[in-house]
Amino acid sequence: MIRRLLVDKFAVFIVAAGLAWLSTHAIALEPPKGTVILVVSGNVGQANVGDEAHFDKAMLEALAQHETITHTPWYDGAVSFSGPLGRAILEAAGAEGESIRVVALNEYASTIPVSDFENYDVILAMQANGQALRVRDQGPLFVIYPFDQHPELLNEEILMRSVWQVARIDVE
Ligand SMILES: Nc1nc2c(c(=O)[nH]1)N[C@H]1C(S)=C(S)[C@@H](COP(=O)(O)O)O[C@H]1N2
Ligand SMILES: [Mo]
Repeated sequence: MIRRLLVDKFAVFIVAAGLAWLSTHAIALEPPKGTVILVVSGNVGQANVGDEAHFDKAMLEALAQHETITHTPWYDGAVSFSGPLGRAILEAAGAEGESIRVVALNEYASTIPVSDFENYDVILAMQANGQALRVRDQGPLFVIYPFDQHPELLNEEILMRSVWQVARIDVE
C-alpha cells in the first residue's frame, strides 16, 4: 500500500516536472524545408541551422497570423496587412535581447527596441489586402506598426523602424 502510494507520488512528480519543463522550453524549431526568407541570428535559443534560426514561408505562416488595418505613408487609404507578430517570431527563435537589428535585402538596417514588439502589435506583414507581398511590393516581409490604432507611432523614429524587404534580424 505504502509502496503503491510512493509509485503514484513519483508518477505525479514526473508529470509535474515535465509540464514545468515544457512551459519554459518552446517546442524545438524544425529546420526549414523551403526557401529561407528570414534569418534570425545573434542571441537565439532555438537555432535550427548552425547557430541561427531560419524560417521559410510555411514556417512564418504556421505562426498565428495577425491582421492590422491601417493607413501608412506607403499606400493610398487604409490597407489590411497580415503576418506573424514580431514578438511571435522572436519567441519562435528563442530570442533573448533588448534590441534587434532589422536588415533589408538592400542592407538598409534599423534598430528596434524589443519593447516595441511587447507594447504594440507590430507585425512582419507577408500580405497586403490578401495579396502576398512580393519583393517588388516591399515584401517578402514588411515591419508594420499599428499606426491607426496608436497615432503617436506616426513619427520619423518609428518610420525609420518600418523596414520593408526584411531579410535578417540580429538579436542584440
Ligand atoms: N528596406 C528599406 N526600408 C526602409 C527604408 C529603406 O531605405 N529601405 N527607409 C526607412 C525610412 S528612413 C523611412 S523614413 C521610411 C519611409 O521611407 P520613404 O519616405 O522612402 O517611403 O521607410 C523606412 N524603411
Ligand atoms: Mo527616414
